[in-house]
Amino acid sequence: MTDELFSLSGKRVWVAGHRGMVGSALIRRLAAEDCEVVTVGRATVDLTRQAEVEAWMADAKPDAVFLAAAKVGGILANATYAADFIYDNLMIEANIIHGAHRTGVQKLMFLGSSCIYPKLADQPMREEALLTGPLEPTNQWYAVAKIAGIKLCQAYREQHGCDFISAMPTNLYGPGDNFDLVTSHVAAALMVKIHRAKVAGADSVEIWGTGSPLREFLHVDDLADALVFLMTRYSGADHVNVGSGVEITIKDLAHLLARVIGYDGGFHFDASKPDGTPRKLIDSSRLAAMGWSAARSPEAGFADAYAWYVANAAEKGDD
Ligand code: GFB
Repeated sequence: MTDELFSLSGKRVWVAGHRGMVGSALIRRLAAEDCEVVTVGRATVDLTRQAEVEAWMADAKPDAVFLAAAKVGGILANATYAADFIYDNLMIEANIIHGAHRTGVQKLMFLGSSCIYPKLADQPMREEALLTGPLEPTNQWYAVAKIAGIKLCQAYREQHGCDFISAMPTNLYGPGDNFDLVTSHVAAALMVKIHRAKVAGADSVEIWGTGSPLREFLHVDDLADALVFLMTRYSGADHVNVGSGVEITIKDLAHLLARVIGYDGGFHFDASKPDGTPRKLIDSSRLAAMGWSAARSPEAGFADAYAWYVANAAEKGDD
């Protein structure tokens, strides 16, 4: 395993976006580290406002920052709220990265997404595929903002010597996910739909698109572990992919979730909804070579996520 380069021990660590799925997983993971976790709520600091961010950072003086704050959503939300997805994400990352430079943050990790890669990039997608072709139109606004975040980290490293790094997670799921059927990602949406069908005794569940797109899924607690690993053991201008290496069609994901949930009905497809990019498997061999790999199998990961949904997010009377 790669040696430790940056210790979190005794450090003040700001998790920006601590209420989100990734941020809350980071808070759980950082509980095992000897560091002081710092957070700030939306009512106190609007991360899209530069003056508010810089004033708060100057006062809070974090030593390290996980930049997990972002406007995120599934395929429909991305395509519908184009301006929100590009504006909010550009502002949040520019404010925090510039603020980190101004206030002397020792280490910052920016989080992107596998949708930064070209729609038809060679699979699995290596880090070098960035900016080699046109983006998937349904999430180009979000992708452009996330590419800008990588470039901000590289620019501040080059001009100011800041130790700012970037990690690119694959599609995520797990505790704290968004279970709203309009704005959620596919794993959470299918969990809700299949759960409701089981409770109602329905015999079919709707799947958007053709069911043939391939996606790679990673449990968010595995991601949080990888992020702490990279924060402490990686320093460099290149972004690093974080995936599970396991890909599955949307149709097979539905069948896997049906087994986890105990639903024995069928599925039907709404071809009026977009498929998005046909395949999105990232090559995580750079991270693997450093000594990290995901711990959870898809079955164990989805069972955990479903248990969390039933305990925390399913409507009363549903279960
Ligand atoms: O997870 P998802 O919304 O995002 O959709 P992307 C993945 C695939 O699942 C698409 C299909 O082919 C959807 O059409 N799908 C089937 C569904 N049924 C459903 C459903 O009920 N809800 C949803 N949401 N999808 C996002 C990007 O792309 O991935 C973001 O838009 C980000 O920018 C995120 O990168 C990780 O994988 O297509």
